[in-house]
Amino acid sequence: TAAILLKDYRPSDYAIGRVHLDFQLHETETLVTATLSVRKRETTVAGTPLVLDGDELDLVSIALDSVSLGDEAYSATPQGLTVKTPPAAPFTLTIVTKLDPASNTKLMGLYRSSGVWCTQCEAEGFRRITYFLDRPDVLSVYDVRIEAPVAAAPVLLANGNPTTSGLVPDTDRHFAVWSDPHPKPSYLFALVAGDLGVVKDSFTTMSGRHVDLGVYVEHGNEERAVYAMDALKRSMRWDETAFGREYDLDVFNIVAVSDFNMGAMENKGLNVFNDKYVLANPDVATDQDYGGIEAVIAHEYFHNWTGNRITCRDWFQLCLKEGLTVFRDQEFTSDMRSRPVKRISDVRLLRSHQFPEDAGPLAHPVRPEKYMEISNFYTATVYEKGAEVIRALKVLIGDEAFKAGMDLYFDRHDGDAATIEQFVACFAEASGRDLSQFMLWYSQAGTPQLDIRDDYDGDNRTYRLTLSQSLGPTPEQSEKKPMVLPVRFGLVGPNGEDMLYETAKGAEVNGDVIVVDKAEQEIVFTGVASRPIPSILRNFSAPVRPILNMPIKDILFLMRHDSDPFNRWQSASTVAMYCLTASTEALRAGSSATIDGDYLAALAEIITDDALDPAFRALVLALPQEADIAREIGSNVDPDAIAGALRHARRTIGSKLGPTLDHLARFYHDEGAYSPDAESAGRRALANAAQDMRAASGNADVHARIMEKFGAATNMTDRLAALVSLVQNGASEAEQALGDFYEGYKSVPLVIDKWLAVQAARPGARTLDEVKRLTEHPAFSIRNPNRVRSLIGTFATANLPQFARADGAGFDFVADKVMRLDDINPQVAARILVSFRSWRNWEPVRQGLAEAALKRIAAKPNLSRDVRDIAERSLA
Ligand code: B3K
Ligand code: ZN
Repeated sequence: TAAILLKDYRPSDYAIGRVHLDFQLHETETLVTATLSVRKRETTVAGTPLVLDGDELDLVSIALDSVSLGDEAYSATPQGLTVKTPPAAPFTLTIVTKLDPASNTKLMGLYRSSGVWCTQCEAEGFRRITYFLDRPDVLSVYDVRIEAPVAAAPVLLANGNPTTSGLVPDTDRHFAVWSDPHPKPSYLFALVAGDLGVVKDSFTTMSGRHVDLGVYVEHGNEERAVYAMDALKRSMRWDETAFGREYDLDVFNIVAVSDFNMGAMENKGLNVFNDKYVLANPDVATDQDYGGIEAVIAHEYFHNWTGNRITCRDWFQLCLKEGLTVFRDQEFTSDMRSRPVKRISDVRLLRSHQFPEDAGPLAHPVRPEKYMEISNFYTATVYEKGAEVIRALKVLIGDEAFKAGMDLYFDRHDGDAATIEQFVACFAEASGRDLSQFMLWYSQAGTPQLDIRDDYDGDNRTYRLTLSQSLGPTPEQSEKKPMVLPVRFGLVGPNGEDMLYETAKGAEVNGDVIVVDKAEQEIVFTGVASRPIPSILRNFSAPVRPILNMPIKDILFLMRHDSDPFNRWQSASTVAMYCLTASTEALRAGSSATIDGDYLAALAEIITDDALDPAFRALVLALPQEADIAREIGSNVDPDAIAGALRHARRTIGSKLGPTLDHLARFYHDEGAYSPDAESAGRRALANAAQDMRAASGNADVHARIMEKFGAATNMTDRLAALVSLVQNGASEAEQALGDFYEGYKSVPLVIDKWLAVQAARPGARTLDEVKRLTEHPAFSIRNPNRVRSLIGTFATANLPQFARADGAGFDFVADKVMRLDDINPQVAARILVSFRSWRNWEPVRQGLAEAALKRIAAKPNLSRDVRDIAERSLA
């Protein structure tokens, strides 16, 4: 199959104004009748063939204006249907297809999940339901009639508003008709039918529209859907106040299903969710789960405007809806919780997921220009870096112009299938700034490096800051141009406060933002009283990699004193990273690991500073992970040495700061009733981070105490934290705790996912065999994406030393599973395979073994397009 190129885009020859769908639901033989109102576009030559997309379809019949089409008039395969010479005047096409939802293991199109019929159409799943112009720039108004057995599917849902429903006379079946007045692309179509419980509520929009809300879950889980409903109502209100966006239908429904390829899906008026992002109560969900639910509910809801009302012209523009919607959900969480803590968490995620992507063979621009399989482009680059680019734009043009640009975008493009150029043009217009250089953020892949040097001249009281940017080659892009980087900064004086200066020359400086737009820029500040310490890239104002060239003592100073909470955290993490990479090198050279005493002192100072938010302190205490250190080292990586360095650092901190950590674990451990709010969650985060670091000391009494806490915990956050501490730190109680945990939660699959993940992330050479055994465990199923991600995904992405074992057995295991999954669910298989992406950074022996595993996958017969694409790009 040929690659699809952005530059080849052209509009469709035909438009489909209305779609009527009739579903006769059946487990294995569902009949779909699609009635399409088709019209030739003005510029299309009469008689141009109408070419519809299909994927594994079984055509039953086709008629044009109610007359059956003769064999000579069309051609059909499972992969497409062509009407050879359609009329020049508008016509109706009636297509009947037959589907087998029960055997649809790809979970794209119409499938069955725990007895429920549900659909997933983004990006190209609608073509698995009927032949269609399955592309986001074909917008249609849909009416959907669903008919199903009353007993199996008392609940019948589709997009839009419900119109009629009733029993089908003389049968055991009933029907419902839904109409969606808003034109939409096929990828936003959805249908759900099944026997489901529901939590109902309502919402009155800012203009007074009454909206019925429903969260549908498996019977018995209703109580676990209450938090999701609350998050939904808060999201609806927030979008009104923060962005002026109101909901536009009479109903909004969310359905939780247990078999789902990703997090959730923003189908118009009918969001379908992975149950992981809906179901919660204190006994089964952690603070992190609650936070995830709140964020994903908001994200999908926000898509109603950024994605649905304004959609994408083509899939290359995916970041138009995803980057922007991530930006919006980040802002929502910042307003609901702590803004600095959210910022730090997001940057950690960006660094651990997106930076490695940008630095490896799968690197691609935020707006790609080429793809083989679009499913492989729902990446951290499109989502998270896409959000960072919008955040940087806001810093560059200022809050006011940003808001004006958003308003203009909504105003001008409502109802459109838009492009990134159109989006950015709104901000150029609102700010009066030329944003053509800014567009490079969308076209150049890779993470720019920002090199910082400075020099103070005491005689003249001038301070010189030299900022230079560079961007290395990425696949298919060798030459890069300088980008525009908004760099937020402060000059920190000896008392820890920001210093004043008289003038700044050499670059555009707006308030506390330096606009770097050349390869190198020298900014000269006058009237600077003494040598400042530069605090650069405050709040992570652009997604770049700063190179500080600063003495450790200055970074320690910022760790203690920077007024920007992000850079305080960043400085702590920079110093920790410095110690960890130095220790790794020492261990490889046969000497021993060390940890800086001044770092320990500063760390102790911060974590005990009661003026600081406990959640922030917990983040300062969290050391970089193995993969972060590997990324920092960059090449010839030995995961065992890294694990050794990390173990040493944690053991040292755990024993040297023992009493401090014990105190924090006790003091912030709350006994009261559980509440998922950010403040309580922050206290638990600090207590558990302290407890975990303390456990790293290896002290048997500490382990025994944690085992007690594990048994006595009154919520999943504390229980899981205790379990992780016991297992990760090699406590003798670990087996007992794992056994108790399984017995306690074996009936709750989402908790069993945690149990699988804890074991997959376990250090030590026995883990691989244990993971293999767990793939045979009755709680595991290779057909369920959540189980696969928890066990195999965690092993491949969160246990670098065991995945990248020196004997290659970890690679072989994951490769075998990828090949097995390829026949079942290619999207999930491709996701798991991404874990090999940094293989060229490893030391030569591991590199060779990883390459062999990748080649073995690439050679598999009948490899899916999804997996072939990842394997080939990884090897290129
Ligand atoms: N738009 C969906 C993702 C669809 C992924 C298709 N492979 C969820 C989201 O980003 O909100
Ligand atoms: Zn999204």
